[in-house]
Order: sequence, then structure tokens, then C-alpha cells
Amino acid sequence: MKPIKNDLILRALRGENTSRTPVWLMRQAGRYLPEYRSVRAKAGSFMDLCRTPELACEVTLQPLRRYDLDAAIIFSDILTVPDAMGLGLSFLENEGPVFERPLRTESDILNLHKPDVMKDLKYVFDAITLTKKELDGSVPLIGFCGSAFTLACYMIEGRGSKGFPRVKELLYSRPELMHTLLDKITDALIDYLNAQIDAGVDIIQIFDTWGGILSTGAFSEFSLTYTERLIQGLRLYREDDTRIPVICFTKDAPLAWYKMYENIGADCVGIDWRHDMDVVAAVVRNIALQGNLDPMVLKGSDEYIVQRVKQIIDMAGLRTPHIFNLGHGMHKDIDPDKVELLVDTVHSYSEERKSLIHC
Ligand code: 1CP
Repeated sequence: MKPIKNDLILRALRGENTSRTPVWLMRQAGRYLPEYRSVRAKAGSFMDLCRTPELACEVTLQPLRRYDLDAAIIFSDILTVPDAMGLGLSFLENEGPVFERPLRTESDILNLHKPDVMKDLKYVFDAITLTKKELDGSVPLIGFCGSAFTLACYMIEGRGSKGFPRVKELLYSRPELMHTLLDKITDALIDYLNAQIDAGVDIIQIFDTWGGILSTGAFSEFSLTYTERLIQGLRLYREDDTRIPVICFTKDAPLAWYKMYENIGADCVGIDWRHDMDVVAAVVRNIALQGNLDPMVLKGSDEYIVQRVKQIIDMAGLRTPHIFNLGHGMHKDIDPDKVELLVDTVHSYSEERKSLIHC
């Protein structure tokens, strides 16, 4: 593997000190960028964009041309895996993702198609290979997937939902069937992430967007256990012994859950925007922290954005390695200039602050 020139994020993930706080943003590619909207229109549908490696590569690189970001994240979606398991994914305009064949019966779950990821998801690995070539070692490339639980939510409900009532019904009425489903999804995710690693990603992020709808006991049993099994199934060491670090993000997680991530093989935990970073940093002491600006702060004045960014850097402190990010994904109607202000403030303020501490 070619060495990475800007390896700030990799060093933070190894627990090392960095000269400035590295930054990338969840959903840094997407509809808030006019150049994304133009490629998206050219592609026709969202899935056509994901399935065309040249276009997926292009939109992955777009935010890096505008901003001084410390990582790229491959453009795709967490729902490509259930699609490869035969559920038939489409994205309806202004409605979000919808599955043609959601899981409605026991036999739907028992007969779920085991995907041949190398064939069914080849377009993702081709996009990774191409993007690695284009990045030419400038910054690390992040690969990703959804957690087994979050994917199960969409597969059972058939689309996004507020409280995922069908999922909770299955989980409490037929827990063994839910476990069967989660097992099958985890097997597919292990193959999928290992193939992303083989294609060249430098970091993995696991998005558990819906884990936060569960009680602590149910979260541990139905989400975290499977994320742990997923991480254990990954080939995280390259031939030269470098480790591909794993970041876990759970939306709406209460504070106590972050501590649990220290024990499942994760290198970093992504913090929801609701938490104060100083409180989290006092509790999570053995792995790096990522986050956690409220994405809607980018609707505020320049002064307010700068103030909030500085506050998060101060609260994260210097003891715990910190990667700056949003506390959930970017909204689609954010002004791109505000994003530039965010990224530049993270770099200039953290550099200034760290140089003061070191002299
Ligand atoms: O028409 C469009 O352009 C669709 C908007 C869009 C985009 C830009 C969707 C549909 N997906 C994406 C890309 C995407 N999705 C990325 C790209 C890389 C980057 O970060 O730049 C990533 C990492 C995701 C992951 C994803 N997809 C998550 C987990 C993260 C999160 O936001 O919590 C989830 C839940 C999805 C499902 C999904 N895909 C798209 C939408 C609108 C949704 C959410 C549906 C819902 O509200 O339940």
C-alpha cells in the first residue's frame, strides 16, 4: 500500500498526538453541493450514480476539491447490501429509500438471499479502486457499512420510519427470528467490508443510525453484539502490519453506551451532536472520539459557527485523540461557504491551541 501523505486521521485513530485536529464530515458529498446535483442529474437515479464507478468516484472527490478535508469517504449507501440480498432498492424523489420486497414473513427471513458480494456489489469495490488511484495517497479513504441492526430496520419496515414499530414488534415477539436475520446480515457485512479492505480503503466506519431507538439491554443484545461480531470477522491488518481502524457511530446514543464501544474492538466512537464533548471525554478514555457539531449549526451566523467549533475543540481537550466531525450527517440545504468556514476554523484554531500547549 502506498503511504498516505496526510495521515492525521490515521494517527489520531492510533491514539497519537497530531499537530492539528483532523476533520471530515458525514455526508460531505451530497445535495448541498451544486456540482453533486449536476452529476446526480446526469446519472438519472441515485442508484445509477452509486452503480457507476466513474461518477461515484467523481462525487467522492468533489468536497475535497473545495475544502481542506483530511479524509474522503467513498460515495455509496448503506442500503446497497439489502439490495444485494434481493430486496429491490429504489430512491423515490423527496421520499427516500423504499424496498420493493420488504421482509414480511418468517419465510422471507429464512429464505433471504445470501449475496455473492464480489459479484453483486462489484460496483462499490470498482469505485474504491478508482478513487484510491485518483487520490494518489493524498488523504485516507473511508469505507463504510450500516450496522446489522440499522439494515434490519429498513429491511423489515421497507423504508425509513419514525419509531420502526414493525421492527420492535418482531424483536420483542420473535427475538430468535430477529437473531437469525441479524446473523445473516452480519455474514454479508463481513464479506462486504473485507472486500472493501481488499479494494484499498484505509479506515472503516459502521453507521448504526437506528440503534438509538432501543433500550440499553436491547441495544446490547440486538445491535452491539453484531457490530462486535462484524469487527471480529474483519481482516484489519495489512501485510506490513498496518491496522485499518474502525469508527462506530450510533445516532441518539446515551452517554453510557459510548463506554461499551471500548470493549468491542473499535478504535474510535462517533458522538451524537446532543452530547457535550467534555463529559464524553471524561468517560471514554481508551479510544479516539469523533464529532460532534449539530449539523444545523451551519445555519447560524459565521460568528456562531466559529464559536461552536472552537467550543467543541476545547471540550474534547488534548488528552483524548479527537477527529472533528458533525454529530450526524450534513443537511441538504446548507450553504457550501459555511462548510468551508467550519473546516478552516477546525484547522487554524486547533493548530494555534496545540502550538501554545507545546511551547
Ligand atoms: O438523491 C440523493 O442524492 C439522495 C441523498 C443521499 C445521499 C447523498 C442518500 C439517500 N444517500 C447518500 C449518500 C450516503 N449515504 C453516504 C455517502 C458518503 C458521504 O458521507 O459523503 C453515506 C455514508 C450514507 C449512509 C447512509 N444512508 C445512512 C447512515 C448515515 C446517516 O445519515 O444516518 C443512512 C441511514 C442511509 C439511508 C439513506 N440513504 C439516503 C437517504 C435519504 C437515507 C435516509 C433515509 C431515512 O431517513 O431513513
